[in-house]
Amino acid sequence: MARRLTCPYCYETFAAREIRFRCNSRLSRTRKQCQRRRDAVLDERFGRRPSNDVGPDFAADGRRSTAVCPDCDGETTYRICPVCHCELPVQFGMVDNRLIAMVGAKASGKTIYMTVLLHEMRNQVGEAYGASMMGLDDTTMRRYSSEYEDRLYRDRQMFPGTQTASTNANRVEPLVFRFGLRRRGLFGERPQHTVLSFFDTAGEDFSTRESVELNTRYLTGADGIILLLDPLQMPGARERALPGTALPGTEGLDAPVNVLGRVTNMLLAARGGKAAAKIETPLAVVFSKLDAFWHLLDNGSPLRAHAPARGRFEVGDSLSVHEEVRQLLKEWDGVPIDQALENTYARYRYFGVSSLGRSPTPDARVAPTGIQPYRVADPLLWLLSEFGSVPKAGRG
Ligand SMILES: Nc1nc2c(ncn2[C@@H]2O[C@H](COP(=O)(O)OP(=O)(O)OP(=O)(O)O)[C@@H](O)[C@H]2O)c(=O)[nH]1
Ligand SMILES: [Mg+2]
Ligand SMILES: [Zn+2]
Ligand SMILES: [Zn+2]
Repeated sequence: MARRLTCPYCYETFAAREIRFRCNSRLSRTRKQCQRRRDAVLDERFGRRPSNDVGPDFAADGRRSTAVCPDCDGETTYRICPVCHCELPVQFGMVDNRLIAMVGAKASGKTIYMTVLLHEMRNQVGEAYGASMMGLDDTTMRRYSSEYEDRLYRDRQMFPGTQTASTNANRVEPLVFRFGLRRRGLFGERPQHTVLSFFDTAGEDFSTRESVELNTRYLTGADGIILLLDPLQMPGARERALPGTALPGTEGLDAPVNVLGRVTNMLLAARGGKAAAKIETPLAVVFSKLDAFWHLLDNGSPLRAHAPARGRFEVGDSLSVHEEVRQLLKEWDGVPIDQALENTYARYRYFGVSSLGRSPTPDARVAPTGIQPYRVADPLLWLLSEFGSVPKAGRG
């Protein structure tokens, strides 16, 4: 059977030949031109918006990079997803395409984490690794800067709760980026690209039955999962948080161990019979808001230091963070989390991050000292190193 591809926008799978094309609606060689028109599939999935006025779509051999429009004889290079009609990245199906799902309970810090992570990847981390991170499409570029980056970095404000995909008529729009790395190989430098798709779920999406199906598709379609767990939502940790830390309310919150259980159930249910084997999808288990716990850690704790920025994923450093978090989990009554992971996941790794570096102010703004992220890129770099997209240093 041909390898199935997964759309970075809707996470539905299809074979390469099923990819459709969209006419570019320019004047063709035969002086004909297709008019732009509303695409009903885009309307339905993303709501009415001006960018849904596009050239007509048609079927052709999706394994090729171009096709000729049957209406105007114009040649087009726009390939679209047969399910959601989003334009697919250039060379989709030919280059590495990695989908990363991010999940976590309500108020665990997902939106802030994603915003800071992408900012870091585009700036400091990008520089250290000789890497670039570009929005793959106009919508991603626009949404990332106007809805996320500007709000946090320019206006210095926190986010309101993210809308759930299910109340939002199942309109989920992941942010899709192209991660590029210059790698020195035998034949000189060659660029290597990985498409990364981030899906910021709302916490509630994991606490009701209805939204489980949609999320199951996202999780099972993902090549790697970032599970964000909030220690402030663990009773054993919450009471030790640095005084003055902004605490999440306790109403309707779901303990991290339950969130992990739900994610695990979705992954297990989706694969039917093979329930005995461990889950192979690499899982980064990320504890957020660690700035609230630094005062309890030794000065030499790896969680208080920045990751070494040497342009390689340092395996030894990552393993010492992993062990340190495991120790903390014991103090936080988190042993059931550790056991659940050990019993069900073939590849998981603990991380501890602080996106802001400090609790926000009581009026929900960035602290006057600014945003000082700690170790936010480690989980993504680990996943990329597991995929072979960034080099590793050392063994573990
Ligand atoms: N101390 C500290 N607090 C943080 C940090 N990151 C997030 N928070 C707090 O957590 C709150 C929620 O963060 P969000 O990123 O909006 O959380 P979310 O997981 O997207 O929430 P939903 O969209 O409702 O599911 C913020 O308003 C902050 O008060 C951090 O690095 N340190
Ligand atoms: Mg959110
Ligand atoms: Zn045409
Ligand atoms: Zn799609």
